[in-house]
Amino acid sequence: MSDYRLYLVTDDQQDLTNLCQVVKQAVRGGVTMVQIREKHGDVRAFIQRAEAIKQLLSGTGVPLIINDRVDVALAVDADGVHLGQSDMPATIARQLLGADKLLGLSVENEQQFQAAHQLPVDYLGLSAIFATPTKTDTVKHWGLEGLTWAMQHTRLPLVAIGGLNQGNLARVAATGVDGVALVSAISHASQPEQAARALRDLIDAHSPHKVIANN
Ligand code: TZP
Ligand code: MG
Repeated sequence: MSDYRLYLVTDDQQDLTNLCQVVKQAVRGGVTMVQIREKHGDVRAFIQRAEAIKQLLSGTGVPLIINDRVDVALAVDADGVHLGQSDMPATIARQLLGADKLLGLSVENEQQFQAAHQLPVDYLGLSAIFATPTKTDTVKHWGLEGLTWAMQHTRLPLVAIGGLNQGNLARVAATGVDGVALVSAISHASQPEQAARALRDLIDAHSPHKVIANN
């Protein structure tokens, strides 16, 4: 069972030094999963950043997920891939990755949400919960109502993303969502470790799930 509770998605605007600082501190603060998201760099830079983060995460128990690119995940032997709707189809990604890697898929409307249940994915990313300056081409804002609806209509683990921060996390966690994925609330915090810890405390305090393991 993967622990999706506090899922850091990295900021591709940060240079390697900053990126490593943020990830190191975020792990100390209690993030349970890290996804490297690169939208502007070339594939060589992506691999370099992924290798650096993999080294940082080694021995922490925090899985490394690669955004979009199955080839990068295979190149660095990451723990999984997170796909968007225009990335490699999930069925092909699963064939290439094998059964043991984690595979996540973003769903941006109800039709994609329904269709995802026929696919070999391990979890769904519900995108976007709220409007966010981090990603401006979002299709829909599910809001708390949409999130609650999605929770009622899936057995797959669900990770909420988009505009989540200390101000709304208690209400998001109270829906029973399996995880919250965030970029700016951790990456742009002046103290990412403290920010991660505060977010993690909010989740653990407001989630209706029993906290089984505390790491
Ligand atoms: N997908 C949907 S919203 C988003 C992504 C990658 C960005 C989330 O960033 P933030 O800063 O946590 O709102
Ligand atoms: Mg993507």
